[in-house]
Amino acid sequence: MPETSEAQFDAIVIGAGFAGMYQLHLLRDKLGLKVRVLEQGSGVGGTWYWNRYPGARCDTESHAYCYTFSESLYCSWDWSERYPEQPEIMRYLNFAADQLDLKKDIQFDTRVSGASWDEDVRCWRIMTENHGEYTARFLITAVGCLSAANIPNFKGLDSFKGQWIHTGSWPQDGVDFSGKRVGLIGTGSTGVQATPVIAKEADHLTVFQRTPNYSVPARNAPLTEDFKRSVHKNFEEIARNMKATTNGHPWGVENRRAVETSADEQERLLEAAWQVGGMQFRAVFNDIMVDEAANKVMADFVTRKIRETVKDPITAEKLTAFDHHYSTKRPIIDSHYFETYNRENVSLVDVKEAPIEEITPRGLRTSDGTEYDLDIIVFATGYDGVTGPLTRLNLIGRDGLSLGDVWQEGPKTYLGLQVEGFPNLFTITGPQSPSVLTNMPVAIEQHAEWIANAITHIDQIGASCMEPTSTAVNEWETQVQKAAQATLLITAKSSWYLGANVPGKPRVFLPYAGGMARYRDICEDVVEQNYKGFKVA
Ligand code: N01
Repeated sequence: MPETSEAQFDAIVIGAGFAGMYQLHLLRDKLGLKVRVLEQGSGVGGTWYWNRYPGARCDTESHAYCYTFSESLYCSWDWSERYPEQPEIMRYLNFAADQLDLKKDIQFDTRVSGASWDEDVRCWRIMTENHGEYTARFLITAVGCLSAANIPNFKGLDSFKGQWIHTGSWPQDGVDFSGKRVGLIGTGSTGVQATPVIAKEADHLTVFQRTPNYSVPARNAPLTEDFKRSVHKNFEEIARNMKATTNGHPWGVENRRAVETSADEQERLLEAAWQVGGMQFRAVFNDIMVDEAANKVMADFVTRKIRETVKDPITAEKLTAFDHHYSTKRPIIDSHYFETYNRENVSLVDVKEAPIEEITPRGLRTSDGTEYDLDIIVFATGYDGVTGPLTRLNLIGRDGLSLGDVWQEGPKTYLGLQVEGFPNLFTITGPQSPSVLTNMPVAIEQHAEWIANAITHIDQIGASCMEPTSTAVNEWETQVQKAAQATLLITAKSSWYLGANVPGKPRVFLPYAGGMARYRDICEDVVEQNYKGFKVA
């Protein structure tokens, strides 16, 4: 690749995680296009390349956290545990990249610094920090929903004499916690996963919690040979189920309402589901996301379980002072998270009561004047989710409009796939698509396939550009907000689904909450109606 001169491609894909890899395969191997993937990391993996923090593991079961577009690819890989750990996901993605011979068209260590649409020649000009400029008719973002770190602007952070790390850019050679006083800020999925593992290694771990979260035991375990054989044998059924369910998992939600179930039966069903563990716990009843009374059944059960687990009543109280309904923030599953608070070397600090005021050279100080001496501070403080990875790309559309400006009051897209004024830009798992509310590989495959079909259509009719109409964008926004309003998701005011974790971010519900199956039908219907809502010129 030229270092400074322009390089021309049919399509440039940004990011080499699940999404960018599959998009490359489709565009290069099925459509015969000249494609280049630009990837900031030194290897494939996307989110999983960067998230190497202790305990990093997917909470989708491994047999469903993989590509399903190819039976032979699916059946040539064996997962070792119920939930895949980060190193195993990396091995899987490298295996897939090698099987599909993708790496030769991925340019690693290449950070995209901006891209602008050139209306005269109808192409995108893509700038990189260190590898010159590229042009492409199509620009496809495969940057994930959770890749733009949210690092709170704490006073004094620069003065800290120890080491501080955000979990999303974990050092490749790890962090040694032995003999160290560690502070961990944040109790979302990441903090909950990292806490038990760091606690085992550190001298002392202090967890700084602003908002407690519900969590259910994952009950991870090695997979048996029988199970491995059965998922290969039942590939077609598993893949079909993943496409048919609301959440993209191979299991559906029971057709049973909590409010119509007796208290004894509720208890029996929930106890059984608790023992099985995992995300399926949510699937015991079908009314928990729409009916507060039903939701309370779940919330009360989980609260009781946490209080039974955590021995110190003050800590248990803090861990269950929930500010939201069950599962209305991103649901969490854990491996011995609550048990970890029974260890002598772990303490919990409520930073809602007394917020972190300042990072000091020796640690941090909270607003009640308490000083915490720390050697390492782990920021498990999450992400500028869904929109952040895109607005940080410095994308400039027609008439010099920046994406950040167009989305100042929240994202405006059509189907989460395209933005008006940004022709031929496609956003895999973009805002206002199901994305983070589903099993991601399912959402990714659906988007990558839709985009490949749209590009085929553009070429077949001899057009050069595609972008949505403003009517379609406005109508989609109404549908997205309506779908969220129909659920209790909208009531979780501190959720990153609403952008609440990033100061100054507009409070708008970011993903489409109408379910993956319905969304797939909508996208297919748009195609059947000759790409209704898109201008193909
Ligand atoms: O981030 P989060 P995450 N002072 O935003 C706290 C996916 N994921 O990295 O809730 C003090 O959920 C913040 O507090 P609050 C998954 O989709 C998946 O954990 O805003 N605290 C919160 O506790 C997940 O949802 C997997 O009040 C501050 C925490 O930091 C998403 O990634 C594993 C603070 C951030 O929680 C993000 O998860 C890991 C401040 N100034 C992640 N600012 C699996 O598949 C923020 N916080 C298993």
